[in-house]
This record gives sequence, structure tokens and C-alpha cells, in this order.
Amino acid sequence: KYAATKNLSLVLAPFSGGQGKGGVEDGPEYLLEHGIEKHLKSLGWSTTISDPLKDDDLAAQKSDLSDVSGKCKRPKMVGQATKKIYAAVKEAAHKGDIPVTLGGDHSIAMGTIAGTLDKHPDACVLWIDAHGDINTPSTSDSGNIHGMPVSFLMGMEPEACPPDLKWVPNCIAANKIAYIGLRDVDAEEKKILKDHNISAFSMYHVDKYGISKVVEMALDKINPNRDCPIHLSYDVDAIDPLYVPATGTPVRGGLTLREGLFIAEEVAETGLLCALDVVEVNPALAAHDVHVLDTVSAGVSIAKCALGETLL
Ligand code: HAR
Ligand code: MN
Ligand code: MN
Ligand code: MN
Repeated sequence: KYAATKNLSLVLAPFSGGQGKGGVEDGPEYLLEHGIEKHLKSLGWSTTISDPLKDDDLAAQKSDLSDVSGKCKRPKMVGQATKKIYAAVKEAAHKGDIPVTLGGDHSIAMGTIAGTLDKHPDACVLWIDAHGDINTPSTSDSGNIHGMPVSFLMGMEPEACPPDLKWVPNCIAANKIAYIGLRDVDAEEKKILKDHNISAFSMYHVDKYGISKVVEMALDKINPNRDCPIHLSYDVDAIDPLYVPATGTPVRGGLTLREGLFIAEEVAETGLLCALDVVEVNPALAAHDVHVLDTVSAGVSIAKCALGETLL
């Protein structure tokens, strides 16, 4: 419905500056090697590839130890990369394409969601994750910006916003974002979620109500009339590390692979998907080749399901 062109813009975001580990910058390459483009074409989409970080020396930027602002690590690197990702997603969305951004760590969602909201100011965000990613610069223990993108997109702590992230528009309202899959949320993040009355469905809720009901409840909160575009920001660590081991911060007790794919299928079923992120695939963190294959193929499956694979 939001794909005027029936074209997907595959936005490559080989970015790891939002956290300390190496390897997550290889996510896009592995997803492409696993045939994500061919699989999506077989669903009837045309595709174009956009590579907004191609001219950047990201390895050099990551080793610049002076790139710090307060507690935030590498704010300049993150600010510059996410701004380019923003431009690419925004351009794709305004063309009528559906941007599918391949990460990279989850800090890139500052770029993708800001790009989506520029075209679709009424869009809502479904954030699938083991983590809240809503720390502010003052609540973060790690200083890793991939644990903070939602707080920047909500404009929560303007006085502590590093200069290089000031471009991020305060574009998500608290009633326009819902989480599914949470199980590793910091104490201060829990307080933020509660104080802002943000819809957050943890693994407890998935067990208690079942995944189908949880997706319905989440959409009822942020999209009650099912008439707003949906930006699906999918951190693969929402799925249990049994199925998705090669990721930076695995947490046991997660979604089964089928529960994880069902969320994407339900979003496809609404016909409201306007953008997708698949993030935190880190092939370097696999103990065996089969871990790489499991993780990358789960990432490809998430995209296929979100884009209509299983609708009969
Ligand atoms: N809450 C922790 C922090 O702020 C861990 C966050 C991280 N990891 C992710 N995000 N993969 O989804 O650093
Ligand atoms: Mn995340
Ligand atoms: Mn996560
Ligand atoms: Mn803390």
C-alpha cells in the first residue's frame, strides 16, 4: 500500500559504531550473499541498492578514541553515518519505494525512522528487540549509542544530546511506538517506559497471551484503526539465541523462530508496512559456521515474511 513503485530500496548500513564489537558491519554483505535480494524479487518486488556509507572510512572512525561526548561513545561517527542513512531512506520513501535497511547495529534506526517519518508523519514504529534501546546519555551504563536510539528519536534529553546527533528530529510520540520481545531492560529504561506510558510487551506477555494476541494488542495501542503506516524495526536478538546466535548481545529466553517470523507475517497481513530494518546480525560472533547460517537465514526470513512471503 505504501509502495507506490512496488520497488524495495535495499539500504546497506554496514555500521558498528553504536557499540564496541566488530563484525556487525558485515551484516549487509552476509544477507546479500545469502540471496536476500533474489528472495525478495521472487515475491514480486523490484529492488535497487543504495549504499550511503560507501565513501566512509568507518574502521578509521571507529578507532578514533577522541570521539566521545559525555558518556556517549563515538557520537560523531554515529551522527554522521545515521544522517547519511536518513538521507537514503528519506529519498527512497519519497520516491514511493519501501526502504529495507540492512544493519549494522541498531543505532542506524535513528536514520531510518527519521527518514520514514519525513515521508509518513503519521507512521507508527514496531520495535522488535530483547532490549529497550531507550537509554538516555545520562541513564546509559555502557555509553553505547545502539542502546539509546529511541530516546534520541523521542527528544528525551535535549540538553545531553551530543552536537553530532542534534540533527535527529524528535519524531516519535510515546503513543506511536510499541515493543515486542523485551527481556533485558535496564532499571532506568523501565522507569522511562513507565513514565511515558509506552507499550512494551516482554517475553512474559508472549508466554501469557501468545504471540498472536500480543501483536494484536501492540497494534491496537499504536495503530488502533489500522490506518497508519508501520515502520518495523527488527533487532534479530529478539529471537532466541538458539536460532539466532550470531548477534552482539544475545539473551536467553527469547522468541522462537516461528514467533519471530509470525510478527513479520502479521505486519505483512496489515498491508501497512512502509519500512523495515533488520539489524544486529554479527557473523563474527558465531562459534561455528552453522551459527552464521542460522542467523543470516533468520534475517533473510524476517524480510521475506514482512514482505509477503507467507500470505497465501
Ligand atoms: N541496555 C544496554 C545498553 O544500554 C544494552 C543494549 C543493547 N544491545 C542491543 N540493543 N543489542 O538492542 O547498553
Ligand atoms: Mn536493538
Ligand atoms: Mn537488542
Ligand atoms: Mn544504569
